[in-house]
Amino acid sequence: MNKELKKVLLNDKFLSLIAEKITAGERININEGLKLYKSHNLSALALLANEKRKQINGNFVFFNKNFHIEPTNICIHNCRFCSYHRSINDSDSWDYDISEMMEICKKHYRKDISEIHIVGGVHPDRHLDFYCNLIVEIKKMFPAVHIKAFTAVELDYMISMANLTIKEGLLKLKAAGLNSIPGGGAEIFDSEIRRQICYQKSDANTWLEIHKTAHKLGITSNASILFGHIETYVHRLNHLEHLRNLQDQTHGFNAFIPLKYKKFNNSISETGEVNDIEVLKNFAVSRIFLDNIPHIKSYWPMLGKNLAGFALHFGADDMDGTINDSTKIYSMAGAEEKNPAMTTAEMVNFIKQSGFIPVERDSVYNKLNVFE
Ligand code: V47
Ligand code: SF4
Repeated sequence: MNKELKKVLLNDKFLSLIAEKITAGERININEGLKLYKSHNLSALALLANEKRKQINGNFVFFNKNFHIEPTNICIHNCRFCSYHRSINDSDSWDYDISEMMEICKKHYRKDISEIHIVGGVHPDRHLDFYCNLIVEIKKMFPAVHIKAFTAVELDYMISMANLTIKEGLLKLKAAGLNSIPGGGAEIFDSEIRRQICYQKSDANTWLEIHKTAHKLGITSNASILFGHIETYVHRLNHLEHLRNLQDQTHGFNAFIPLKYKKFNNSISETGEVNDIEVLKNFAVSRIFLDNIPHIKSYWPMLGKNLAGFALHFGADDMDGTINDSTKIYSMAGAEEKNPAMTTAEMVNFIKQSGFIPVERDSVYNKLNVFE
C-alpha cells in the first residue's frame, strides 16, 4: 500500500480493510461496495480506485482512433430514458441504406482509423441479412478495420427475426466480419427497474446470454451500466456482480463503461441528473468491484472532457476514441459535447495533462503507440 494511501486511511477501519483487500488482490463483496458508495471520503475513494487501476493498467491511459455509424434512430422500443429513438413517420428520423452508410465511412475513414463502432435503434424492417451485408461491404473497402457493432438488444431482434439461435446468428455475423460487440443495452439488470424504464426491450438474461455466447465464439465485448436515474446503489452493485460472475466464466469483456443518465428530452427528465461527485464515486466503486474486467472507460462524448479527465483519477484507464463528430446519441440527450471530435494530438495532450501516459490501442487493447 502506498504511503499517501496509508495516511488518508489511518483513522478509518473500513477503508483500511478495503485497502488491504486491494493490496492482497482480494475481492470486495456487495456490502463492502455499498459502504464505499455511502462513504463521503472522496479522496480515499480516488486513492483506492487508483491503487486498483495501477495494479491492472499501471499509469497508462488508452484511446483509439475510431468513428461511429448510427444506421437509424427508428426503434421499436420506447425506453423512457432514451432521447434518441423516433417513430418511422417522425420528420427527424433517419434510416440509412448501405450506400449511405458507405458514404459515411468514406467521409470519416483515414488510414490510421482502427475501429468503426456501429450502434442504432431497433428498426422493425432492418434484419440480419441487411446488417451482414453492411459489414461485408465495409470490410471489402477497409479490410483491416475492426468492426464493433450492435448492442445485445439489436442483436436479439435481428437474430430472432431470422429464426436463428443466438449462436447461429452470431456465427453468421462473425463470418460477415463482425469483430466485437459494444456494451450498450445493459442499462440496469434488475427486472423491476427494467420494467419501469425499458419494459419492452431484451431482459437481463438475454443480454447476458448473448454476451456469454459471443465470448465462447471468440467475439469479445464491452459491458455498460446506465446509472443515475431511479436505481439504488444495491441495483448498481447487483448489476456489477452479474458482470463479474460472467467474466469469471468467459474472460470475454474488454471494458466496462459507466454511462451517466442524461435527462434532456426524454420521459424521465423529472428524475434529474446525479452530480459529478456521484459520477466519480461510481467510477471508483466499479473499478474496485470489477477486479476481473481489465478496462474502465471514461466515455468523454457523454461525460464531457473535464469530467472524463477527473474519472481517470477514479479508476478509469480508457478514453474511448477520437470519434470525429460521428455520434448523436448523447448530444440528443443533452451531453456537454455537442460535436465530439478530438485529434490524436489533442487526445495525447489531454491524457498527459491529466497525469497519465497516453497509449493508442487497437480494439482489443494491444498497444499500438505509447506516447512517453
Ligand atoms: O444502452 C441511451 C445509453 C447506450 C441515454 O462499447 C443513454 O465502447 C445516457 O452502447 N443518457 C448505447 N445514456 C451506447 C453504447 C456505447 C457507448 C459508448 C461506448 C460503447 C462501447 C458503447 O446509450 C444505451 C443506453 O444505456 N443511453 N439514452 C441517456 N439519455
Ligand atoms: Fe431503442 Fe436503444 Fe433508445 Fe431503447 S435505448 S428506445 S432500444 S434506441
